[in-house]
Amino acid sequence: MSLLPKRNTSNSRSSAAQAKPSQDKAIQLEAFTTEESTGLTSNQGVQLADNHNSLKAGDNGPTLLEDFILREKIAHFGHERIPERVVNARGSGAHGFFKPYTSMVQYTSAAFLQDPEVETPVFVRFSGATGSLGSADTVRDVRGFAVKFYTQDGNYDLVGNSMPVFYIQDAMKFPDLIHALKPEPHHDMPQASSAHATFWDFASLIPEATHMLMWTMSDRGLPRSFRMMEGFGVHAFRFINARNDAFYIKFHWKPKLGVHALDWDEAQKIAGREPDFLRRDLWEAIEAGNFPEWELGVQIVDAGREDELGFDILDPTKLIPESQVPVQLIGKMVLNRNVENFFSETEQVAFHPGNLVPGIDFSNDPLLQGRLFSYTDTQLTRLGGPNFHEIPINRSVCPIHNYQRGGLHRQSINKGRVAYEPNTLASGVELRLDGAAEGFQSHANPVGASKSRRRQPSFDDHFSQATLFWNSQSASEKDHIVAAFRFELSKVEVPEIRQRMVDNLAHVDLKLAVRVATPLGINAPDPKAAAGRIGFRDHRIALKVSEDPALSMVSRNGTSIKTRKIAVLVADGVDAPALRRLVFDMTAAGALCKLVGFQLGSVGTVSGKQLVVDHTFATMPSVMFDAVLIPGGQESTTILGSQGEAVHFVLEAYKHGKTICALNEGHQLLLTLGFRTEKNPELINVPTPGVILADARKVLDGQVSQDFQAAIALHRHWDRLNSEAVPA
Ligand code: HDE
Repeated sequence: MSLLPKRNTSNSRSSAAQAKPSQDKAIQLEAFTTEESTGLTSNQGVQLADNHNSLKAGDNGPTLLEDFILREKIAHFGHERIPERVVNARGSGAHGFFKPYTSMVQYTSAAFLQDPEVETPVFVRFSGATGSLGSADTVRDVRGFAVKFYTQDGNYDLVGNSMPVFYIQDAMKFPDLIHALKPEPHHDMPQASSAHATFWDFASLIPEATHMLMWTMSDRGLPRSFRMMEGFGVHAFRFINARNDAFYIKFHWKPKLGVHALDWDEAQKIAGREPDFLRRDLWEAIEAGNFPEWELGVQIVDAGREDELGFDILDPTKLIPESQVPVQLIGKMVLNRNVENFFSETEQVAFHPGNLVPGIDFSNDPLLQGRLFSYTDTQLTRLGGPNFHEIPINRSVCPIHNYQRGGLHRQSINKGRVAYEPNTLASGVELRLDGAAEGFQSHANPVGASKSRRRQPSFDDHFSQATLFWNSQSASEKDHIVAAFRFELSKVEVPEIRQRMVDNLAHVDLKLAVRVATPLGINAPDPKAAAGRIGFRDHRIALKVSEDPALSMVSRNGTSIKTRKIAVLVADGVDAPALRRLVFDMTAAGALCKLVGFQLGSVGTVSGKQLVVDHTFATMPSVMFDAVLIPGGQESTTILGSQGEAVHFVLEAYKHGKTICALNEGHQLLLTLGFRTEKNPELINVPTPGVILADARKVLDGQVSQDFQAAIALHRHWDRLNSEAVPA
């Protein structure tokens, strides 16, 4: 008699098949899930009596080739991997929805942008451009920000990045760029890093990359979280309305939690401590119900007015300054569901900037035009044939009807003898699709010129927007850019490459170039030498703005501390009442407070109670938190101050600009670390930005909570006293 539970023959495939075409992507994704209640079976549906032992000739005998169960299992396992994406290999995905704020009918007929009552399901995949599937999350890089909208008019993919410009102007250079950026081919190093000779060799030879380099060397290259990252469509696209008017647009995603970055030293340490940092952050936030949100913004350029911008809107190394054309926020996206299976969803999702819906069209940006070929082409290899649109994560929610047939891994069972159009045999009605009034219409922009393999002269301004970016940064952001260039170029062993790069930077800003060049053991930057090189273009166009606050992350900080992580450092003898109140207030404001001690279990409080410890110093170093709370208590302060792990924790948090709040005796921990506090007539004092020394008695009146929250909301205090001198 079988010990397996009775088999359930009504599997979820049949129930999904009965479901009406629906917006609920979850129904579609269930279509091929297997039911656990059926017990274990082979892939042919045969029940397995034993999943532990292979079939042998006798108990000690050799394994038999006829063991079809073993062979099936091992063979499937042996083919579990598919080729990783040639770029953007490491990604993290989540489901959610998009809802417009208002009808955009004036500009576009795109169905999902018409009705504020209608939610469109989305799947988003964030990715690092450079690293392999298993690379660390926090490396310096541009991040992919790809959104698939499952609209009633078909799937629309907005395949963007976390930066609004790109390295190159023409698709022809993409393979060269990626070859230069990826690990060097002879020894396959370094992983997920642009800090090596081939990248800078290439980058220094194509000055059009300079604007993008300013972005990647800025803190934008080190996002604190995918949830705190802007997204951009990069290229100009077009909205087309029902009257067939076309408007150039640029897409933006604005995160509700503000835009925040990691510190470079922190990012490198996290890469070792928690290489899945960004992936885990996204997963845990969604699991906890802290659903990340972005607003979709568009910059709309009125038809025919693109020439007034002052630069070529088709050049993907240029952005439209927000102070020149404001971003209109037209809807919001919420990510509220993690994937069920990483491979089936995040790995198999196939984006394509050519997946358009009626109401949206491309532009002639030559980089975008090249992308239109590449994405389907790469999926044919990566996903093994032309039927990847049938994989549940890629299916549209509206019905598909055409006469494409066959191909590797075809899953639809198309009935009947008709596989051509026009026909009358299929339904008895002549089906002719040519000239249909409805459906996708390409905008009829005139094309009619001689073929040309030349770069537009209007693309020849390679520096003015790099200068605009530099001018728009705060002092600490500039410091970080300089430090990043120095770091990367220091890793380049060929002095001529370093020299070429700083010569180029002299065309962005001479002071920047001098600051970068100083520790690199090369000559002073020479703008004339740069200008004499092949490929160099500096046909500056006078920009309409010389600074744009939107380009600095400071203006994007936000005021919320939602989902920020606060470490509460505890040891035996901790004073609990004020700590509890602060934790309560911070939690009410949306932050996550975790008690960090020397071992798991609990610590005793001054009043003899126990507090449960969440993490140890060994497993959750300061780089995993946004802020630190050091409670009062003489004994606990003495213990913390005597242990290197705790001392290091505080020093490191200080060095990384994180907010630190210390109560009563907890101040001593900071004092022993040498922070300046002499001029401290009262206990509540801010000797250096983001360090709060507070009297526990004042916690009850709420002032300390307010100060703590306000300081955490500023994210980091980069202008901190003496932080270079702090050993961490
Ligand atoms: Fe991509 N890009 N790309 N790209 N790209 C791919 O498609 C390509 C570019 C972007 O999460 C590949 O399915 C060319 C710009 C994202 O699955 C590939 C050119 C932008 C993702 C490809 C570009 C992007 C990709 C690799 C220059 C920002 C990840 C695997 C002409 C606007 C999508 C794949 C995901 C992935 C080609 C330039 C964004 C090879 C040829 C510019 C977010 O097809």
